[in-house]
Amino acid sequence: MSSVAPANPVPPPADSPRKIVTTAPENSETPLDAQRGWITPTESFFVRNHFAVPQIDLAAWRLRLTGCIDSAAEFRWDELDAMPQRSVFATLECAGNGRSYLEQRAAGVQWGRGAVGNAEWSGVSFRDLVENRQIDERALEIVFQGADQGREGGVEGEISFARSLPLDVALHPDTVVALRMNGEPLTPGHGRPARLIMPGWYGVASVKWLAGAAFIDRPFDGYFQTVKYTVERHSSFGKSCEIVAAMRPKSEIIRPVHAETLKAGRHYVEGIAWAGSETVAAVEFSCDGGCSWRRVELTGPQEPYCWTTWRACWEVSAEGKHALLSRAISSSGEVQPMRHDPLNGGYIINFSRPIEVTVCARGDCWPRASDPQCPPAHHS
Ligand SMILES: Nc1nc2c(c(=O)[nH]1)N[C@H]1C(S)=C(S)[C@@H](COP(=O)(O)O)O[C@H]1N2
Ligand SMILES: [Mo]
Repeated sequence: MSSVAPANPVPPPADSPRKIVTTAPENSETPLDAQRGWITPTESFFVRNHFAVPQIDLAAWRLRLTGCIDSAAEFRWDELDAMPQRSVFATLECAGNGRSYLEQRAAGVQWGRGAVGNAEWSGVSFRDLVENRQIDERALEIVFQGADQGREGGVEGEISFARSLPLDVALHPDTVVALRMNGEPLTPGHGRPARLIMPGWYGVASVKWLAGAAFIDRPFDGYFQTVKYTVERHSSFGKSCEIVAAMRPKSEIIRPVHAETLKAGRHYVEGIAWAGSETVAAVEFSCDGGCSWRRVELTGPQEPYCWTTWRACWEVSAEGKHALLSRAISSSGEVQPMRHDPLNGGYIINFSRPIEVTVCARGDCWPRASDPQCPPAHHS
């Protein structure tokens, strides 16, 4: 008998706190306006599925290593669980997060801003699984394959979800075969019984329902890194195609929310910001549509791979509509852009997007519930 309930192929429960975008398969967002603190609770954490959640019998499940290594190997869940556990905190963001805000509509799931979350992932460093094995010197990449499969437009028959990583990236100690999320065994939707976590990269690299890792001697040309999840790049050598990989710096204002009405006065503006495998060096806030910026207070842990939380005190007296913006700056100095790069198509959507709030000064406007007045800001 399996010690884990069978995976549920049906859509999310009606009482899920996630914001449902599609139901079959489930694609749902983290409710960011409800995000408190640094960690996203598992039940609120966005889900991005290409196919139905596979039903996996834990007793029969194996993680198989194949290809350019001296001998094929397989691991049961309890074997992985008995190995030294490594925990990484990492923000996962879907490369298509924010797609619905693009001026030029792009195909794919029409995400709002909530295809992002921050969690603790624990399991086994992938490289511990290959320790003491000979990797053939021809090995170039490792293909991580999920147990899910289905149809994708333009392809005949069913395909599996699979993504590759360069050898050195896959063998970094922080590349983890996660068995747990926020301290609990993975839920079916997040990849039970085991998933890869590739911290610092867009979520697509973190293959769920991990079934195999194949060492190959040539670049992998799977659907999810040739047809999908690629961006165009131009250089003096011409046009090329790049696989979506490292997350770019980005921030979001999570409170107040777009279209909210506030009373004139001082308000906390709160948000999140992340920068791939780098830490966030600073976040800036603008209340005049991006003409002037000031640094905000970072209120969360500042860890590589993870978002931090931030807040600014905004003092406003002028009635009417105000456009609020934030931008993240990574530790290497990369600044979140103001415009979407059209070469990115429907991916890597990290431009600063204004949220608009209405300020009223009269007594008849509706104040935000439990809104503490913040202390006056120090203007520079
Ligand atoms: N096997 C498998 N792994 C997958 C996917 C999938 O559809 N199948 N989706 C990927 C994408 S695009 C993202 S953004 C993340 C989302 O992880 P989550 O659903 O746990 O938030 O899983 C990735 N891993
Ligand atoms: Mo994604």
